[in-house]
Amino acid sequence: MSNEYGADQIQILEGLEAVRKRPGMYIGSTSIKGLHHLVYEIVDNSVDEALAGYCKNIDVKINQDNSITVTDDGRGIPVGINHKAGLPAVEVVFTILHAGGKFGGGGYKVSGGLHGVGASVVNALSEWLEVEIKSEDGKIYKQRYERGKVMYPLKEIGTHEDGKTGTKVTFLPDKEIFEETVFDYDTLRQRLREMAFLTKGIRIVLTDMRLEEPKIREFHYEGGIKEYVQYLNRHKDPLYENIIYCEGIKNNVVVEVAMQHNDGYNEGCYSFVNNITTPEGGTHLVGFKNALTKTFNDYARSQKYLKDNEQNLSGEDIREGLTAIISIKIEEPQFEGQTKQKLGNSEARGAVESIVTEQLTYFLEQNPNVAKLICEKSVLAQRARDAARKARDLTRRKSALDGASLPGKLADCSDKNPENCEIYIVEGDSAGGSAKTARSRATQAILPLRGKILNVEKSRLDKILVNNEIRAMITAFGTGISDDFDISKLRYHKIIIMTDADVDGAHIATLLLTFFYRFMPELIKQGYVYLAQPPLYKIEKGKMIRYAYNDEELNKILVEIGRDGNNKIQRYKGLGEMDAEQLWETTMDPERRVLLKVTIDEESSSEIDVTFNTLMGDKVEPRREFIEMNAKYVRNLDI
Ligand code: TSJ
Repeated sequence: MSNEYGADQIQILEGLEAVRKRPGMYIGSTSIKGLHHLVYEIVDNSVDEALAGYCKNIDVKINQDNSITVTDDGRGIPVGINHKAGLPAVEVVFTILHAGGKFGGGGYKVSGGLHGVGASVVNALSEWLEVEIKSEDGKIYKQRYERGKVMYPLKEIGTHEDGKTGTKVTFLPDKEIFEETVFDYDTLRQRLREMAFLTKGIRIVLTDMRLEEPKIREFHYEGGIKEYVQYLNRHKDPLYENIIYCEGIKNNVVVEVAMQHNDGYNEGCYSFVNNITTPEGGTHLVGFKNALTKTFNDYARSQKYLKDNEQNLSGEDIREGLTAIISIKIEEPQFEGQTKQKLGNSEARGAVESIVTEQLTYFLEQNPNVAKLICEKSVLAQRARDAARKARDLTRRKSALDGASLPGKLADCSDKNPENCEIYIVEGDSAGGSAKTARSRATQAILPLRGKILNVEKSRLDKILVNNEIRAMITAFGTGISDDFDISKLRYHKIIIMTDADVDGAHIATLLLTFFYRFMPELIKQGYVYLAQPPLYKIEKGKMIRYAYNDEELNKILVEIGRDGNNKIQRYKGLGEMDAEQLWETTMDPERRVLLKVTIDEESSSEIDVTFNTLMGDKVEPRREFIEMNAKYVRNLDI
């Protein structure tokens, strides 16, 4: 018996040792992203307890030492002996790989957890972890682990009040494993809010104890994903008051859908499987789209919003301005595609399609005024789409005739290998002029844009396609847009936005990024888009000239060269104040410049949508938010 126990112990250690040897296999990466997944992994367990109907409150604390404490008011992880392992169930949970959720009987693990791993992985990757359980037997139990190793057998440390059961876990991520061990409050806030939206009724409280005055946020949405849709539309003007809501269970798939149109033109459909976002969609999203298209076409025909001789509305027409959350729970999700992020289960398609068709049909019958608004908007979208197609065909024919002529304002580079080539999109003709003089002609092309560019958040496609600045970019890039987009035709592998280092410049950069994000998202996803960083200050002392890109750098330089009356400091108000030589030295010379690479965090795409909307919407007040938020999807990269 004791021998067997010893053998088990060895196996356990080998299991957790494997996690420490190859952490990426279990948590995706050891970057800051992997670090935050540790928290989600633990919180998922409390969410499961809530889904089982036993837990309502989840408390997450970032402690001063960057350890994390998660506390819930569920039943408490079972402490009884698990007979297969001969250990208390809680010890099994923390020390045996893949044990999560399957012990103690009752209920299956619905919330996914990254790669389906659990508490034992978090334990293996923590310098130390402590669990405290207020058990249903009235006692409090505790155990501590260091790098996955048990420090002492589960022990009783006291008793608690009747009925106040729960689980508390505190862990410190291992600095030997993670590249970064400082938690980002906003990242946790965003994901925990999402979890709260997806699990109606649950209350999650996040506290940052690292600050002198702790920051506390509470997420609690009785309306669940209905409130999520309201939240996503919060800076937009809804087309109608209702949130359309469908729910049901079919083929063992739990389906929940909420949606509302706004008066804009963009589609924002976000799908989730077991509370995890599926940016690439899959069968559940297909089922939703099929149901929406079919139901609205049937209704529009029956009510004569579509005449017999008119074409069906396309799915895109109906989804113009639609914000929707599709959330399903399924026992064994199968993920497909290159990144294994696309749901493959065919029963999910049927379940979503039939539940949405049935309940949406009923909703339209009950709410003819809302139905009318949506049908009319869709018909307008259909007409605009026809007009846009004609405009595009015209552009295509024209370019076929005159040999795909490049825009007149473009100063192209001579090298024809896209890998070597860059295009600078420059604000204003005068800065464009300097850039043309400064550039390295072989590899750097310059496209000056005049004034503010069209806000694509506020226009339909037909209007966008006739805008001169937009057309110039499309032809210069060579890729086409939307359905025609072909990345292999891209003429430059660096698209560099160069605007003044002020608020107006940031605004223009955001307008450009919005256009790319909406119509050529692959450009950003594949890392072709950059922001140039012009300096803010020029510092002269005698013959020496230095440049500073922010206030911190300015101070550093001044300390270095000594603050005295001989220093001449110039603050650049715009690119136009630099001559060609200075522009080259500071902003364009590949040997010396700093570029910011623009990236999208796929996992928070619903938030990015709001970012753009906040930036671009015509409501003035939220606009201040944008410059700070903007920095979130722009990550620093030295080239
Ligand atoms: F991840 C974890 F294990 F570390 C963890 C689990 C962390 C935290 C903060 C909470 C939990 C957790 C687990 N909260 N609640 C539960 N519930 C159970 O484990 C449980 C309790 C009773 C029964 C039963 O059938 O009686 C079954 C389960 C799964």
